[in-house]
Amino acid sequence: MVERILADVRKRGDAAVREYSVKFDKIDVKEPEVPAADREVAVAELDSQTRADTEFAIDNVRRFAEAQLATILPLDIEPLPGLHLGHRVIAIERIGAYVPGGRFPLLSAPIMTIVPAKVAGCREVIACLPPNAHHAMIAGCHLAGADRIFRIGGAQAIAAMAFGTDSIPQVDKIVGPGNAFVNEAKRQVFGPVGIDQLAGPSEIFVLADASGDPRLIATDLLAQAEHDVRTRVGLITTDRSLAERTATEVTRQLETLETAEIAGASWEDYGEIVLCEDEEAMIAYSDHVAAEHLQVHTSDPHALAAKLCNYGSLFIGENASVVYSDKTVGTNHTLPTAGAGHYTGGLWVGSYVKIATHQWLENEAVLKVGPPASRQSASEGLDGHRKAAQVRVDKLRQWSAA
Ligand code: HSO
Ligand code: ZN
Repeated sequence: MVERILADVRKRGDAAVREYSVKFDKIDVKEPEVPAADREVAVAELDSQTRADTEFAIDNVRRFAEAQLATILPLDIEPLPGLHLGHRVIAIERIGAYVPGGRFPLLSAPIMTIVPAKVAGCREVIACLPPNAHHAMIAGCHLAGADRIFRIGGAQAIAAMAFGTDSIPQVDKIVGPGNAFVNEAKRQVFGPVGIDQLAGPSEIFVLADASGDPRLIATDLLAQAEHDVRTRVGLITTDRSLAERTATEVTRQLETLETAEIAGASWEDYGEIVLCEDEEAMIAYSDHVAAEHLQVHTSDPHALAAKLCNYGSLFIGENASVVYSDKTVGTNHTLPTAGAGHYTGGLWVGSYVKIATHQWLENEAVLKVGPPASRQSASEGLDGHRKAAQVRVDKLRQWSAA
C-alpha cells in the first residue's frame, strides 16, 4: 500500500495528497500550507506557562546543538609534499521534519527535529504534521523555527517531501518519527533523499546495584511504558532484593497511573527484570540490547557508564531521568531503537550537515601519486583511467624537460 501511495503522489502531486488526507485523516485540506496568521494564532492560544516552558526547552536544545556544531571542524592537511586533502562541513539545504500526531500532542517533537536543523544552517526547514494534529503542534513547529508548515501526514507527507509537489518543496533529507506507514515510506524513499532513522517502539533499561531506589526505577520504567503497548522496558541488576522490590513497586504504581492500561500492557508483554551475577554480565547484556535510553543507578554510576558502549543516550546517576531529556535538558530525544544503538547515536546537529571532502595537488604531488594511479589503472584494464592519470605526469615531464 505504501508503495502505491508513493507512486501516486509522485505522479499526481497535490491532488493525490489531498485524496489520501480525506481517505486516511477524514479531512479535506484544500490549502496544505499553514499561513503565517494561523501560526501566530496557534502560538497565541498557548497558555503563558506552556509557551515559557516551550521556549525554555528550545533554548536548551539550541545551546547544546550549537556546542556540538562547534566540535564538527573543517579539515585541511598535507600528507605528502604538495598534496592537499580536506573536508568542509556543509549544511544540507532543505530538511523535511515529520511531526507525528499521536495520542498526545508532544510539543517536544518538533523542537528536537527542527531546532538542530536551524542551528546547522539549513536553508529551509519544512514541517509536515497530520491535519488532525493538535493546534499546539503548529505553535511548536513555529517556535522551533520551521520556515514552512504543512498540514499533511502519513506516507503521503513523506512522498510529498521526497518528490515535491506544486505546493510542497522537495527536500534533501527527511527526519522525525512516525507510525508504521511513515516508517515504511521513509525506508522506500531513502536513496535520492536522506532519512534519519527508522523509529521503532521506545525502550528504557536501568542498570542498578543494591543502591538503586525501586521507587524511582519503577517510575521511570512506567514513564516510558506509557508511550505504547510495545515499549520495551527493563531492569538489569546484580541485586535480587532490588529486583523483587522493583517488581512489587511497578505493580503498586500501576494502580494509580492514569495511563496504566497502556503501561501495564507493555510491562506485561515486554517488561524484563534481568538478574546478573556480576557487573560484567550486566554490561554484556546491556551492550547486547543497546537500549534507546539507558539509566545507570549504581553506587559509582560514572565508573560503570564509562564501560558501556551500546545505547541511544545514557543517563548517569539517579537524578538523570529520561523524561528530562524527553523534554527540557537539551540532548535530543530522537534516538536509535531496536538495536540500532550498536551502530549509531541519535539525531543531532551533525545529522543536518555533510562532511564533504576535497583535494588539490601541486606539481610535485602529481609526480608522486600519478604513476602508481596510472599503473593500477593499467592492471585493471581501465585504459581511460590510465590516460587521465598519465596525461598530467607527461605534461609536467615535458614542461620540465623544455
Ligand atoms: N521518550 C520519547 C520522547 C518523548 N516522550 C517526548 C515524551 N515526550 C522517545 O524517546
Ligand atoms: Zn517519553
